[in-house]
Amino acid sequence: MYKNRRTHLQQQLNNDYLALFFSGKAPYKIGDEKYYFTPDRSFYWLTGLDKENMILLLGNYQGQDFTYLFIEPYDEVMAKWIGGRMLPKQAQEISGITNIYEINDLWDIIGNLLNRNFSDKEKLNVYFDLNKQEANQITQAIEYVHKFKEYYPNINILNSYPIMAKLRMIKDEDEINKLKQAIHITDLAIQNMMKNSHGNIMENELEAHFDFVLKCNQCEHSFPSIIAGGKNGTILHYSDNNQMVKDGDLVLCDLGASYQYLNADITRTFPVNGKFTDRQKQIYDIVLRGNKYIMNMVKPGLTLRQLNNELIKFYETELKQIGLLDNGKKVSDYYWHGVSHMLGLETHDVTIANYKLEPGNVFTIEPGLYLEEENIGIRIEDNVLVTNDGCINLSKDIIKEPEEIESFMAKYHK
Ligand SMILES: [Mn+2]
Repeated sequence: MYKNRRTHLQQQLNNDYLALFFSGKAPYKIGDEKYYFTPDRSFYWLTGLDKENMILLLGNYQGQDFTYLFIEPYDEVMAKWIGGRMLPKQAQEISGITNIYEINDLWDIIGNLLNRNFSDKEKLNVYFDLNKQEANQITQAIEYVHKFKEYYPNINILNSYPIMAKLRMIKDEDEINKLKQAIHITDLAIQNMMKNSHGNIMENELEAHFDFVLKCNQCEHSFPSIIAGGKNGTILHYSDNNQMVKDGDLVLCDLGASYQYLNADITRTFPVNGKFTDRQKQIYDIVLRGNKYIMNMVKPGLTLRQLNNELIKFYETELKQIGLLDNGKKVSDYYWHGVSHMLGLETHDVTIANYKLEPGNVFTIEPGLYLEEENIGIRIEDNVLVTNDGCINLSKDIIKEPEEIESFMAKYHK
């Protein structure tokens, strides 16, 4: 599978090139601690390897493709402290790469390749995955761009990111299956929150009921969970999760399980005591119909921006009918984010500008409405897979009809 992915990439690159991908390194945190390591997702997509400080070198010369992997040497002392690094044999089994060398050999190997093969270095293209980055962060890719320019001033530096993004946006069967599992565990974890919910519960206690199910099922978090009661639900990226959800308030839960690096991203909003008020149900109903309206509209060829514009038009009619647009109020006073983003190995997955949907894309549909004065924040987010003529809702099993939420919670009401 990983070999196939590399082949697909190599078919898209020019002849006579090198292409480098880095697994990355965990940043320093404090004292003798590092931040938790997570692999660069393009590296992972191409190799299936999730260990620090590995480099994938792909290349082509005179019609011949070649593949090298560079990893850290095995260190017996380190093995006793933190467990062994990956052995070349293990790396080969997972990635299917047979040319595996120690990372210190990288420049020797490149030197040999260039002297042996590339007679006219002027034409040599070297691809790096130059995704947008935090402005003040020097990534390994940038470091190596500088080194390459120093050692080989005449080479041509190219960005493989747009090509990788296009490939990664089309999900294969393995990715869809892992994503389904991530969504299934998210479903179970949301149910566990709803079962244990009651008026005046702390947001962090609800969060613990979610986290418990993830841990029991070998899942990580796709991103820091948002558990936002009442007015907190109107803050888009609220993640303090340390307030009481008052009896009678809604709680907005935007969260997801990550299974083998495939990320679910789900939002459900439910009444903390198990029963919607009429007003809450009225607003909830508009968001829910917006969610379905957009889902029915999905087909290849559309852009996510078009979908968002359609949602805004829908809201213009709906909000007007219930008087929310009186006194010069606009839709943007109640809804000000996008309705969708790509989903996959990253929660906000790779994409390119003005991308037109294709079969195999997975993205979110997440309309919301935020009425701060009324302590009502509602968002309903599903994850869909684009097909030839529409989409499949991968999160269809996660309850969202208000009547179903109420009857489900009534069964467990304390
Ligand atoms: Mn989302």
